[in-house]
Amino acid sequence: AFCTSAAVKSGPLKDEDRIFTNLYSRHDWSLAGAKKRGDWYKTKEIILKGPEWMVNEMKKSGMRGRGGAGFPTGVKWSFMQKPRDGRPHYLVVNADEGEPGTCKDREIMRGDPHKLVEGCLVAGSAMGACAAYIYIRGEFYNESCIMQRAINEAYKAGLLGKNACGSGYDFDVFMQRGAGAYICGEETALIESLEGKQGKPRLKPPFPADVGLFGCPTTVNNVETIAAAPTIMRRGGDWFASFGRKNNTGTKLFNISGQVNNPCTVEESMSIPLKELIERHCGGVAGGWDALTGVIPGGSSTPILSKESCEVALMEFDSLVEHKSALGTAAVIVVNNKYDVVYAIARLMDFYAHESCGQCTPCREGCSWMKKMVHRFAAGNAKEEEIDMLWELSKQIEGHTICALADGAAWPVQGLIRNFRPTLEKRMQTFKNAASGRS
Ligand code: L3W
Ligand code: SF4
Repeated sequence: AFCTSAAVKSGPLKDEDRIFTNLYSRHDWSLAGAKKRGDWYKTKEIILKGPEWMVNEMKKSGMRGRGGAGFPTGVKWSFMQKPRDGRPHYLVVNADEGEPGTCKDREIMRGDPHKLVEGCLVAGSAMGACAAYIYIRGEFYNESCIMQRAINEAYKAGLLGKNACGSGYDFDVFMQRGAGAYICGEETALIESLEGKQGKPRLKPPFPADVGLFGCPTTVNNVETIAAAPTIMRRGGDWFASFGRKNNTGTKLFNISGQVNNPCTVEESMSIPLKELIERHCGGVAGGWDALTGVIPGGSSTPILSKESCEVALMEFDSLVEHKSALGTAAVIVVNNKYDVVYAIARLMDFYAHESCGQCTPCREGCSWMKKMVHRFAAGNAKEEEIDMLWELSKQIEGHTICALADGAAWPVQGLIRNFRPTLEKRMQTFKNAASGRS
């Protein structure tokens, strides 16, 4: 039985319940503007409550990592509390937002940079870190300038550095720009890159919590996760947990793109029905709901949903898994009947084949094969039995590599075959008929 919308709070999220109050940069993002919107309020008091309290509050909130994997944030922070051997602790913020369709972290860094800077201090002190490194996608040049200016403002105002906010805690924030590789968004590749090496993922375990940046205990968290932390600490974990459903709590940024009337980025309650999200915030599907073909719900790595699933799926971790997809980065890509869904997946395969780091054979060779096959499928230039061959190939890739990039390439192919097999068969039949001169 699939989830229904019955358990979800109805009606739009109220303005006073939004964490991100400067989407689209309509207001002043500088320190003065950020303070007016409630940032840096009683940060010292939060820090003085201590790591135990902060980690506990984060656990209570039910927050699950907003980068794609959905790992419980409070649990991740608690790994840093294990008794250690004196090595420094680091927080690394993953701002290498490269997942196709995804631009939520960019929006935060453009309009709410102080939420992220304050979040670094709050989260960093919760895990006993001496510094945070924000690893920002190289293409986000303007956003990196805004972030650096916000960091400079915070230092100048005594909010960072020695005795940050007068709390007695010393904390630094550094920025590092990436150089255009999607794989550097994978946490261990990101750490390698920060250390000045090629961005190639490491085998896990050991997890970064044990051996991370410069061989030290490290937590890697997504921008949205860290930027939400100060609000969660101020308003309480229970407040955050009051949105969404069990295991899927909080408010969440959604990017909606593709064939909708009004593509946008919006903060909503977790677990909002997908259909409601599109109807309420995007003015509906271009051409109307009847024109809908399917929806990629959480960035390019998440399998496309069938139209039937789009009717009932909730935008949360659990419901989307029940529909054989995932929340991923919550970047919703809508495909209607004016666009060729097979070609859309073929274009994604171009991306993954290009971005594979090449360490693992199933990924290096497999992504290339999938790309060639799906392009032939899009052209109809394939035999029907190759559909099963492609499925088998994707299964040989999934779960057999060092990192999740290869899984992320295999899943969209599986979604296409699972939900659009008749479309593929018809395409091949049409090509066969045309080749043999039949109409
Ligand atoms: C200590 C343990 N730590 C797990 C930590 C681990 C990591 C986090 C989740 O992939 C997904 C990927 C993309 N002791 C631990 C532990 N951890 N067990 O928990 O780990 P994991 O391996 O489940 O996920 P991941 O490697 O972080 C992320 C998907 O997200 N994705 C998004 C990609 C792109 C972006 C972007 O552009 N911003 O996020 C979309 O679907 O495919 O499956 O921190 O260390 N026992
Ligand atoms: Fe590199 Fe692909 Fe292996 Fe990840 S799965 S380490 S991207 S070859």
